[in-house]
Amino acid sequence: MTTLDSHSVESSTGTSPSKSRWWQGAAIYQVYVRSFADGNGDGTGDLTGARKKLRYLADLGIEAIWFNPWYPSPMADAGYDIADYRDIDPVFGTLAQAEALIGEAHELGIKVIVDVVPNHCSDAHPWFQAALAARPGSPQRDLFWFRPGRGENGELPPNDWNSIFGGPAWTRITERDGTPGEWYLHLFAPEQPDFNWDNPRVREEFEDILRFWLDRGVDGIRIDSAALLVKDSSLTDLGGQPDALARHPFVDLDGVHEIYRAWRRLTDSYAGDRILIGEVWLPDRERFTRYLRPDELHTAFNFDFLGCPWQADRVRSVIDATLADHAPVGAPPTWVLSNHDVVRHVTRYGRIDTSFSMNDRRLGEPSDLTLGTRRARAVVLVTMALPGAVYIYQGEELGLWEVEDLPAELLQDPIWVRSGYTDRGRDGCRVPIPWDGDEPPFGFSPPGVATWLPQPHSWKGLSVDSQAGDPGSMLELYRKALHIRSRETSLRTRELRWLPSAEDVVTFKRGNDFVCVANLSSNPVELPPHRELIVSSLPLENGRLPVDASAWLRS
Ligand code: TEU
Repeated sequence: MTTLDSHSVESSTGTSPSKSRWWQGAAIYQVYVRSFADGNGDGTGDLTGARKKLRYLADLGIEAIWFNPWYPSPMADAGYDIADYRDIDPVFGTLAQAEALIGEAHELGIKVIVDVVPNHCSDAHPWFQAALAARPGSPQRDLFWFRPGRGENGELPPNDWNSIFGGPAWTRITERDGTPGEWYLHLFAPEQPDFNWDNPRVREEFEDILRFWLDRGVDGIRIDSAALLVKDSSLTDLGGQPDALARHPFVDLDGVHEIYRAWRRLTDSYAGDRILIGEVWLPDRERFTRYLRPDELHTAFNFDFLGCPWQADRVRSVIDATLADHAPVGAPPTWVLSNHDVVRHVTRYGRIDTSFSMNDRRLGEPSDLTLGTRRARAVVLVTMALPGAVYIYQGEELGLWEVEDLPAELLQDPIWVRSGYTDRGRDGCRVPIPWDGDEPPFGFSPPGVATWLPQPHSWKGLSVDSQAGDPGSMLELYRKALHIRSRETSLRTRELRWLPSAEDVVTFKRGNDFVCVANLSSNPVELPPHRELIVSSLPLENGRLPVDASAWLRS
């Protein structure tokens, strides 16, 4: 038995429901535009497609949409290599369409969040092109990290940093006179040169980019790779670091906070409730919550929860740690199970080891998708009953799994090439959504059109159309849970109280009478005393909660 005390967390900083702001408890749906809906029939998703599906999202019961980058880009990293931060890539549509989309979403009561990538741009960005054309030491080059190489003829990179996508973090350029020249830093692909945030022009430019989108009515900015912007300008080698966490030369440097304080002043100067959301992957939770101090970001993604295995003690402790860490800064926690960078959770939960780490996706590891789906149903009710905001990655409401057998020649993620063809990368969670029909492209594109990544035939039963109205479907479970969640005032507060339960059962109370119970044990269990069963992820078995199932109760 776990006792009440050992897992009791109550926050006195709780916001009363009446005072809560939209982002403190919102259900936010992530639209990966190229895979959401294809409006012009070319096999790639676009804004016209997304606009047609806004009604679907409103009916689902979400409160905001985060759009992955939609800007002009050579697409070396699916749009995270931006050539112009103030326009829309023609593959996706036009700026006028984006403006119309923002307006239409607002009419349906849906907030809009755009994705801004401040750590790096595309090598096609005019600033980088100008830097290539300019001389070493020029102001144009100072907007990036250009350095001479090491070795007798500068043939070695300036330091030993590696790219997050594999291979060195430096690429050597050819100078205008045709000679081998300086090297430039790219923490991701070579097509993604890192900005030099020590240069005030970079700071001014991004504040102007934020204004550009805030002026167009967006309600939030998702900040890509938010902890990486500032570099130690001595560009010291990593190799000699006694401890990878101590004074890292480009992860989580103190100077990054000043940038977000300036951004916060900027968003606060706008009418309405505009927010900053950080993509902050940091193992150190205290360092993580520094980004959420009252004068910095409003929220950040909680990746500890995403990586947590399907084990009761671990689930409880990650929830406890999350709530405890967020309480002093007053920021709402967020709960994320999947996104465009990670293996879909149906697949993760069907594996023997259900934990996840970004450093090793373990693609190809056997997964029992029936089991994974069952657990994915159970975790929905847990996630949506927690205090804070919840993110839903497109397709998780359909129970989509990771597509692990995409033909190698179609893989687009730069990780595939950069890893020397050992890591198939993230394409398997980016396959286009099945909307209707009996075969690919399942209404994503017109019949007969090849989608940018092929959908598996086995998704036939997972399309929106085939699940809609089926009370046993994942889609209807999401819809039901989202609608209950938005009405339930107990879920809008900050407190969570653990209730006594068997060791492998997770049970907590919200408000006066809302109870969530999840059975992670290997036997069906009795439900705690209750007046009403609000919803369960699976039908009860003789009144008991089945294995890998969860329920919401009125106590
Ligand atoms: O991701 C930042 C990041 O460091 C990881 O999520 C990264 O994708 C992973 O470690 C690779 O194994 C953001 C975006 O979410 C991601 O899609 C982009 O590729 C990346 O930034 C570069 O812009």
